[in-house]
Amino acid sequence: MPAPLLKIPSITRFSRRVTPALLFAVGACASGGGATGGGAQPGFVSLQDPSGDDNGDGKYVYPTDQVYKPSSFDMRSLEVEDKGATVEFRLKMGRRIEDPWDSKAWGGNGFSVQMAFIHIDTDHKPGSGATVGLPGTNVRFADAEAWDKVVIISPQGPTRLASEIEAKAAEHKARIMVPQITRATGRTLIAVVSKAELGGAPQPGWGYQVLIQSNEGFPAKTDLLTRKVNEFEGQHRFGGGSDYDNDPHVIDIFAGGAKGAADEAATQHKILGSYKKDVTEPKPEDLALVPMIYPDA
Ligand SMILES: [Ca+2]
Ligand SMILES: [Ca+2]
Ligand SMILES: [Ca+2]
Repeated sequence: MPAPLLKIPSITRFSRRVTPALLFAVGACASGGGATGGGAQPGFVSLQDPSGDDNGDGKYVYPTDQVYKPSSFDMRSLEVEDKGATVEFRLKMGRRIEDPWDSKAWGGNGFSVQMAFIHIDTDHKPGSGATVGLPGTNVRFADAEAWDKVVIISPQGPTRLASEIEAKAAEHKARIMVPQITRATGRTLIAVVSKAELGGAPQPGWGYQVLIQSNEGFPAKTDLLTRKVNEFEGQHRFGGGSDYDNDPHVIDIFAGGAKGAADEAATQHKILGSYKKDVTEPKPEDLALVPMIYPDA
């Protein structure tokens, strides 16, 4: 009976890894809602995003170089889980994460082209936190939804990240979390952060928003390792936006209830398309206003 014996370890491993999500999915089905979003399980959050909306305001297109494979920037889900001394963030994308630029050669984390900023509003208090997007994202948040922490998932190693943060976002340093561990497995990007530094386990009432970006190893002086979106796509430039810094440099976000419903794509397009298009030197209020998602609200 070699075959069943061989199968047992992999089944066990798989089950243990997906148990919280599985339990939650079963619960959601039983209630008839089909909704998998929410933080109803203490210390666990699950948000979903539709497929095929990795196009910003609906018009963005990928750079032309072959490393930017279709669906590489198509966010599908975020899970946040209390792991004791740490909190783990799991960001699932639309295709297997690859490492075409051999990140180990530059002290990186095992992947190359993706980057994500996971924003968290831990108090939902007007005026508490930051409303500006990180340099190079060209978005803003509402005063009542100001973000208190942001977890950066980047292929860049901690030394490079620290120097970029110091040079370009020093005023947000206390809010920016560079994970203890950043890695990729299959289609999922994983970040492990200190629970103490985060301010505790995920709490009911916390809000989340993820900005999907692309790691740019040679960013503009003002950009925190972000890849630009221009009017026309290039070898290493997204297209479909603007050559000025008024368009969101964001490929995918959560929208609506973040349950993965198809109409959330249209909502995202409206959100990311709501920037002032006829300005070349935008003021903060000219930028697209990105919402926080409050799973327990
Ligand atoms: Ca998506
Ligand atoms: Ca806040
Ligand atoms: Ca989306």
